[in-house]
Amino acid sequence: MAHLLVTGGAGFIGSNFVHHVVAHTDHTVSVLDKLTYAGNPASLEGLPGTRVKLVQGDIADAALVDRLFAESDAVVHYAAESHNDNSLDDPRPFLDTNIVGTYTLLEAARRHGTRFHHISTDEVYGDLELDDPERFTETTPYNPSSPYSSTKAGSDLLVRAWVRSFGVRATISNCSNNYGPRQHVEKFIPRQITNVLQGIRPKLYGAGLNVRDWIFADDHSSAVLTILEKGRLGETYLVGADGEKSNKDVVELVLRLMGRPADAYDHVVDRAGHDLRYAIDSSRLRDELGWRPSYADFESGLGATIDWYRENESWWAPAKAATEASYARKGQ
Ligand code: NAD
Ligand code: TDX
Repeated sequence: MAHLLVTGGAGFIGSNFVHHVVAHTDHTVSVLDKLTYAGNPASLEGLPGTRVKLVQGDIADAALVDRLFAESDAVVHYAAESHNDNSLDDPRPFLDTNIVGTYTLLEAARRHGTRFHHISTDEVYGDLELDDPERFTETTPYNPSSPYSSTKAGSDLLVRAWVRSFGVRATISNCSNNYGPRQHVEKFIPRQITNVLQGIRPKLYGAGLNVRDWIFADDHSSAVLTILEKGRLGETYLVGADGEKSNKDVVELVLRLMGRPADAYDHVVDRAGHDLRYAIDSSRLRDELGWRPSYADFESGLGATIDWYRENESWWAPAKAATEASYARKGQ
């Protein structure tokens, strides 16, 4: 049994990881989360208080971070400003949390000698053409497009430098697009599901031909646990479940699964600098560490996600009106 510190554990993927750890291990967990607009303590409801405690605070608060590292065997770092559209409106919080926050954690890992796992994204590699036969691998050059992805790329490079220069015992994973329960309604799939539930037409940026490589959040969690247990220190692992879909196909499937006509959506203003396609080759993780996704069927994963939003309106409704008002101001 170990004690894990999970940063950003009240957010979408971090909270899914905490649920996964409680269900599949006997570890105990401290969550360090600032509870920004994206963090929600309700995402940790139902978990035993003997196993999980929530500490509200900033990963850039060095004194707090130091105290929490002193009592942890390993740290899994999810906390971030995570939404590309927000990073186009106001990049500053992305620098503060993704860069300075990660730096603060790395300095604590260096002082305490703590095992550290850094959560990152495939967006650090930029984008691919729609017909490119190649997918991203661990050796693809970094080429981020947005303020969000450039700060994530910067944080990855800090981790690599702290491994090489100071011997920090770290691993990195870069995952593709996650979907599943407890994702904020600003993101693509929950936005469209909750739009349909509220009688609003789904909104597709531009022509909707952009491709994302979807993975169910619980599969991301099992990959992270596998890397924490068996990953080689200093290594990067790409995480993906061969789930490439165009945005247009995803919207049409959401509509069909919710009993609406497949064309009942609007095209809206495109995202500035919109990455065309992401695609992950996760062979290293599969071949070296034996990881496999369990939720490979996108349609059933999407159906389960729709059911979750249907049944948990009290979780998402408080954020919905303000999120849509903010999109509407931008013509999105
Ligand atoms: P999210 O926005 O849902 O959650 C982020 C959490 O971090 C929130 O609970 C927020 O309160 C917390 N947080 C923000 N700033 C903080 C700070 N300064 N100190 C402490 N806590 C802070 O994000 P998510 O989608 O769950 O993403 C989690 C991680 O996974 C991020 O690092 C993101 O880059 C990465 N990632 C996300 C995806 C995806 O599809 N969403 C894919 C690959 C990688
Ligand atoms: O209303 C929408 N309509 C639309 O067409 C929204 C919100 C998005 N989109 C498009 C933009 C993208 O092509 O859908 C796609 C997915 O958009 P997001 O959910 O904003 O995700 P993305 O920008 O791909 O980034 C996500 O995956 C990688 C996460 O937000 C990041 O944190 C992660 O690093």
